[in-house]
Amino acid sequence: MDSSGSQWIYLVLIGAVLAFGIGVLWWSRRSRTGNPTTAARSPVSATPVETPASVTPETAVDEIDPEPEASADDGSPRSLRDRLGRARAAIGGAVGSVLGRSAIDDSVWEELEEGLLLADVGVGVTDDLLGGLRARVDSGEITEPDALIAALRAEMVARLDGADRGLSTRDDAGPSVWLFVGVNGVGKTTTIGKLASRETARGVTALLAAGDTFRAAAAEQLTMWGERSGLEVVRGSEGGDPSSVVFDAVERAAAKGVDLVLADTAGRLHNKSNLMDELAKVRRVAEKGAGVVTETLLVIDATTGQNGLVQAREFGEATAVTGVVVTKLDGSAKGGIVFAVETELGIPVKLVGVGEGVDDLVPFDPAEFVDALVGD
Ligand SMILES: Nc1nc2c(ncn2[C@@H]2O[C@H](COP(=O)(O)OP(=O)(O)OP(=O)(O)O)[C@@H](O)[C@H]2O)c(=O)[nH]1
Ligand SMILES: [Mg+2]
Repeated sequence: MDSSGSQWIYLVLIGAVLAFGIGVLWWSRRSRTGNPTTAARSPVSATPVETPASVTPETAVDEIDPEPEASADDGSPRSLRDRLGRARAAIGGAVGSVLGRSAIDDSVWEELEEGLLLADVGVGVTDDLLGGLRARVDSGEITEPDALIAALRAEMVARLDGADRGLSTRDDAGPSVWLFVGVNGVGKTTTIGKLASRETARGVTALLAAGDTFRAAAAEQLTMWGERSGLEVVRGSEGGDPSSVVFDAVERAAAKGVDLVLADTAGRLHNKSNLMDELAKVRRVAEKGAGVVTETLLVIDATTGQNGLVQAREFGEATAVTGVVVTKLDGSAKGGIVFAVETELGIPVKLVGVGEGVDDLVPFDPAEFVDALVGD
């Protein structure tokens, strides 16, 4: 074969390789955009509480592992530290890197700031925390990276210390009511189910009020949880008045001598002001008869990050929120929302949800939480 013939063969070969490469690239891009799981992982809308209905359960559970593990390999229950693996990835990563440094330089501050913001601690708290630490470094009180991290840890715990995190019930006779509020999909009904089991195990007598009359399935879901703990569930008709369901439940509890009514509410109605008005009414009517509302617990989904803060403000305006339950901390990289809620709104976080199972609800412990978030 002459030299021009072999040049042609080379050209054809190069052309074929190029065409193959472009084809592979095109195919991989196509399958990536067409993947339904990736498409579903769109970031949570920046303003979901404008209309609570826009926080769909799909986005709310966005970051959750499909099959959360209930126990470690050796069968023991997984610790909070294990379950907060994702949240730790943000702050713990920065902390690990800072601990590996020989001095506190500018990049140390940058890394800590980035880690805290990634965990959704919030700009205000982050500036405040790091500002205080900077002053201590500038004054010569802190000179080494490990002392800096120890101080950061202590400051974070101090910010959460001292709040009353107990769940109140009344001292006198008559039913106490714990009302659960929050946008749809955050975990209200699941939290009631978990608490129903916990309180029953402690010997408290309880019954459940299916105050979410917006969807028929809501009462079904609550009934399943009630059956699990052997508790009566007071229900109304779909689309019925949530206040009258809660009122009936309180009267039933009073008649039976039951201590506690756990009242579910809808996470969405036709529009936001409906929801807030309805909640205020439920709160009032719950106390019209023999009951006293001793807790109004706002449930926030940790995976929605700083949106939780907006929700807390809005619900706080409609009804006096006495505590926050932060759910889905097991699958969230944004556990820092706890700081924003507590320090900016002064509402104590009382419980955290770390899974979908009945035992996956734990009292909030600041030191344990900071350890889990910051790492060793
Ligand atoms: N991984 C994880 N999932 C949770 C947790 N809490 C609730 N979930 C899940 O979140 C989803 C929504 O929970 P629900 O209890 O139905 O939420 P809700 O606030 O009652 O929702 P609406 O009734 O629509 O207002 C369910 O699939 C729960 O299993 C948690 O702490 N961790
Ligand atoms: Mg519900």
